[in-house]
Amino acid sequence: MTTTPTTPPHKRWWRTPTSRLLTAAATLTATAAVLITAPGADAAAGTLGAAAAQTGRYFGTAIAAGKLGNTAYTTLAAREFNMVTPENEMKPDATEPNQNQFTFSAGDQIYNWATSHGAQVRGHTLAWHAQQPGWMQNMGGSTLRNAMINHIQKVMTHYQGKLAYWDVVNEAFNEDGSRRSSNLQSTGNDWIEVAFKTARAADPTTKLCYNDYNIDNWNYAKTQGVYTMIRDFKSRGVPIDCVGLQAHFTGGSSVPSNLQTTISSFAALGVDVALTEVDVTNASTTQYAALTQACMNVARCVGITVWGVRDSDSWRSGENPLLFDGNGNKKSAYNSVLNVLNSGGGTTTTPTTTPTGPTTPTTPTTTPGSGNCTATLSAGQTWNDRYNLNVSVNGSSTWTVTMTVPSPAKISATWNINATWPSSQVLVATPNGNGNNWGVTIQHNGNWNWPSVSCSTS
Ligand code: 9MR
Repeated sequence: MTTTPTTPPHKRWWRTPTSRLLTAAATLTATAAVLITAPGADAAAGTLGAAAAQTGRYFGTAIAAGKLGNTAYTTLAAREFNMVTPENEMKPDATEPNQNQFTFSAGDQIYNWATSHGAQVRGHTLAWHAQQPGWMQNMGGSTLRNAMINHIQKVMTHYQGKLAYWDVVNEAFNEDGSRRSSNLQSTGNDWIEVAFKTARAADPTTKLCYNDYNIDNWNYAKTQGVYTMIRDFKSRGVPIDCVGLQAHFTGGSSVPSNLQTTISSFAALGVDVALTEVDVTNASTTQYAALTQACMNVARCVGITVWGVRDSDSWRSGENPLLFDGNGNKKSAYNSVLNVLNSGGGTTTTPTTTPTGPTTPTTPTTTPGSGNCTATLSAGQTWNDRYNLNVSVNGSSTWTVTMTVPSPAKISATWNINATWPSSQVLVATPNGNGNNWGVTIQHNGNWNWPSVSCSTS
């Protein structure tokens, strides 16, 4: 499970810390010939995880604790994947088999295995109508509500600071976009937001996700139901950081042609998007390539997880839906996914030449506002086609920050704000009730100058 991407020299250059970039700027002219290497000439990464890491993404798999003694399984998984989801071991029936008696041995086994091989872990899942322990299944009302809160608090506290993402709530919608009836739903329609608020308080370091299946097609009622809920959460400041599209293209479903629209629409709400449980009937190479490309084309699509390592590990093994056959051999779908990951950043974002403008963003700005607030920018993660900026506002909790990016750069994603867009280059940000630290992803399109910001109080 390598964490050292075999990134070609000019891509590594973009990921160099700012201090070293300043030095490197002096020698830019001398190195320009190297920097203008055509994208197609890149050395390709040889594993899924390394290939995804070239664009700041991850490639993950579901792992079963019961298979960690199988060397063929662990060797393959360690080599190819840099994100791990416990397939069953962090679900409520596994972690709280008796009320208020918690068992983390199997979850910890996976966590320890993953992190000792350089992979991060996605927690799955805290509140779900299925795989509840027996004692919970017959509960209702405030007893169940309190049990859910206690479960989230205890499990998240155990893993505090350790997990990259948590699927806080799983599969809470019907196909028609309404809420699924369940014992959890019967405790009141606000059970989902209570789960997210409880989760944020229990571990503010992990990203909190809503996860579901059949929300890949933008025109589907269930997709719209989930989208509407997340939009509502963001507008009211209910803490949510990500949405997981399970992306099971098995059992009769297939990759919709509008998958990228779905991903970019969720991302535009200010949440990370991930494909979290991917499998495809008979591992169609075109469908695997299409779903990978759809993710690569959206800056805020942070990664892809397949639901198992080999076909024989799949919950639908009869459909041979994964990237390795039962003997651990790469299937042709593996190569089609790897090629798309190696192709860079998608048609809409890959620069054809290396930018010749400033090699570092301009000096961080602290802008005194018209009231008593300041907005301070600091560098976040950088990719070859885009970079993140963190924004910290001080002085007031009722601020309005106006950010203007220099053309042709564009803001492609925001997080932790309510946003309006007077024009494609101008963002007006106000608090979403979740603090004063937020951020943006900027597609530089050749212009690396940082945006200007101004802050005012209302
Ligand atoms: O792959 C999991 C399988 O081993 C379990 O028996 C099953 C029980 O519900 O859950 C499977 O994983 C599911 C995941 O947790 C949520 N989305 C659907 C997955 C496939 O059923």
